[in-house]
Amino acid sequence: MSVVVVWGQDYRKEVNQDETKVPAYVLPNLLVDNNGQAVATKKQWKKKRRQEVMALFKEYVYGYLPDAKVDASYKILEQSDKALDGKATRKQIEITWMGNGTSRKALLLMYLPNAKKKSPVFVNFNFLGNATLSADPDVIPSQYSRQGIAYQKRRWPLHKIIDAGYGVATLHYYDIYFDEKGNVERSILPLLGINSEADMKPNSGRAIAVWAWGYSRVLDYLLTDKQVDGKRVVCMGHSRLGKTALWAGAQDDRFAIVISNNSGCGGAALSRRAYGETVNIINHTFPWWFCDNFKQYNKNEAKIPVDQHELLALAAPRPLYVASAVEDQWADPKGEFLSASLVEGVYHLFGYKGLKTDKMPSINQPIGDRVAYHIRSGVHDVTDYDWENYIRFANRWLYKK
Ligand code: GTR
Repeated sequence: MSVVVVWGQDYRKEVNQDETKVPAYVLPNLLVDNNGQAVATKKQWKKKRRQEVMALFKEYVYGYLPDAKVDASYKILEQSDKALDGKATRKQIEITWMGNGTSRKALLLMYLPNAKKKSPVFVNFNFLGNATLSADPDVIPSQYSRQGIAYQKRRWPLHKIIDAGYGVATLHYYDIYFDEKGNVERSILPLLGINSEADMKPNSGRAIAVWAWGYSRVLDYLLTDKQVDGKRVVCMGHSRLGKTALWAGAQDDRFAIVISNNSGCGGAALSRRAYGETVNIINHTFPWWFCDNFKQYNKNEAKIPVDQHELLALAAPRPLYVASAVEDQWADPKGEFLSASLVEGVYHLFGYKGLKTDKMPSINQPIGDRVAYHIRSGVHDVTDYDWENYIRFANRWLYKK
């Protein structure tokens, strides 16, 4: 069991990891709109219901960001087609965003397979800095990185990804929002006109909304890069960045596939199950992640106007993959699975199949169709097994005739 001690309070006492103690709950119905009308066609979904659900997530969960104009410039700091034993082109691009009289910089690292003229790309931010992905000595360290070269290499099987014909585009998520309490000032929010905490409203987006903004801005760059197949860009993230990838993918349908790896509470897991990490715990531990309105649902999940299966449904009709790990009970694997199974009805509106079952599969047995799911053995992490399944899924859907 994970132990979280915050402000002198020991959250172990309130963590339930006993399935028999999951409270009875009623989920909002995805296919009934705010006026109680059934949603029976893809047109009704796209024109009305989807927008309602999106607005509820903005107002009560992730928050709004100002729709401000931000200019971007891209400077290639380094490029070589000799990376990864000559199989890949490495590009390191300094992105400068300008708005509201100020600017911010982020350092994008890409590896693209030399075997392809234009490659599909996984956008997946990293936790500890660009240099931590591999032993590649030519990677420029990210500005806020505290860890050394290759430190988190196990999460990035770069040879496997490149050999499969995919590229990766990544940056250290601290470049977009420094993941500690406060830090509005040094995030990208000032570019959008939010200069400090005093400018934040109860429905203002915080770190997750801001990282999701970053995913879309990286996609903006990728669409200018001739070596990238802009119609085949995958939005992927692990854990807090899995929550982020789901929110980015929901808002930006230029992403062709959405992948959630162990995203848990506030990601794929149903909040109303209150299993493992709860809304109360996450809002106390990470008060800078969600909008302040979300905090009114601490220990009050039944009242949240949405639940997380509705976030997954915002990916429809695009291919969606949700993955759990059996020793990651903190993220509530069953809640992640149920959530993925519950979007079936929305995918049906578009003529696609979802998981086709409400029974959780065995460990290491991926299931599904346009929506896929696996629970693998092991802990909270991103493993080769996860990547192999994402690549197989991307091959299936990105190159479907
Ligand atoms: C945990 C947090 C989870 C998840 C995880 C991570 O501490 O409780 O919601 O986001 O961090 O991002 O690794």
